[in-house]
Amino acid sequence: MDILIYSPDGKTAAYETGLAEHLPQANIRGWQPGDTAPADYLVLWKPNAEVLQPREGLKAIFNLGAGVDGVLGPHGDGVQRLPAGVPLVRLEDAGMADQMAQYVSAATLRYFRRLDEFEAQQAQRQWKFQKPNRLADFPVAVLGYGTLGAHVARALKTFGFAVRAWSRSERHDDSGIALHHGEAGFDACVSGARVLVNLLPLTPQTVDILDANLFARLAHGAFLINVARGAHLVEADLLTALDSGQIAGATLDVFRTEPLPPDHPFWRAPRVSITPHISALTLRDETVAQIAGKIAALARGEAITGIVDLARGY
Ligand code: NDP
Ligand code: OXD
Repeated sequence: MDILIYSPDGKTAAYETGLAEHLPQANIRGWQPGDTAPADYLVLWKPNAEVLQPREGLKAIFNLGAGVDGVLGPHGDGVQRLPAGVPLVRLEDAGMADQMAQYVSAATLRYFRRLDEFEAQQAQRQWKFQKPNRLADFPVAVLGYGTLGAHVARALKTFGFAVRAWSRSERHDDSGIALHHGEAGFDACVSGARVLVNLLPLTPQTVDILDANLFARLAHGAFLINVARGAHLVEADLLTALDSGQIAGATLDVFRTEPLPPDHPFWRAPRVSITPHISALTLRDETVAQIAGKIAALARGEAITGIVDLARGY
């Protein structure tokens, strides 16, 4: 079997080695410009049009991430670039869910325990008591209750937060999380929330969802944690909401333009915390093991999970 690996920076060697350990019988190559040769499987991240040209024998395309917006584009039109009838498969967890739970829990607890305020006091050498927040006043809303969102919501629940979550389709479980779905359930999920966590995929339905209209429904002085995609956020609306105090602070891991340009106003916004898209890294060993396992299953004629529904866009 032939496996072709593509990365925009051309650094594919570690994935070639990793996959070869799991699939010693496979011919594995990194993509070079002009490579239109047949391949059974494509493994890629943010592909160019050339690598997606129809290839003889192609059976599946594996995305080196959970979000497939780098393939489909924020408006879903990239679907036309995909070879017809070839499944697109995304990463499922692969070590990202624990990382995401750590990151979001740390940010939420920082706000709940007022650690950001104590940091500011320390800078002024101030020894000053701050009234503790009460869990009852700190409902947390998680947008997206999939692989990552559900894991994050459950982690937050263990600290005693009243957690609500929102999905597209109806969900039931015994987690004690208040589950809402669809347009009709949106308001109940976000109304009065003190912390808003975004873990939605970027699709035509979710682009720009973090806007003034949504911020106005949260509690006054709410906190935003965006760990999904930069294009979910209307940046000007966040800056306005920070100015008015409607949003008291934001933790942002993803941005419309990455790396965030040096002159971007977020760098200077006092209550914005920035990380460089590291909330859940793609872990090579876990990723390679998952993709190799799915390739082996397909080769045996078995069904696999994680196939993207191209009509839904995730
Ligand atoms: P999943 O596909 O497992 O979950 C997506 C969730 O969003 C599902 O609950 C889904 O609903 C819900 N959803 C999708 N569209 C809508 C909609 N229109 N209205 C309401 N709910 C909707 O994805 P993952 O949890 O694996 O990943 C989520 C995103 O996290 C990725 O797409 C990626 O953008 C981002 N990410 C960011 C990383 C980082 O480092 N910053 C790392 C990894 C991922 P339903 O349950 O009904 O299908
Ligand atoms: C992903 C990411 O989608 O790393 O996996 O952002």
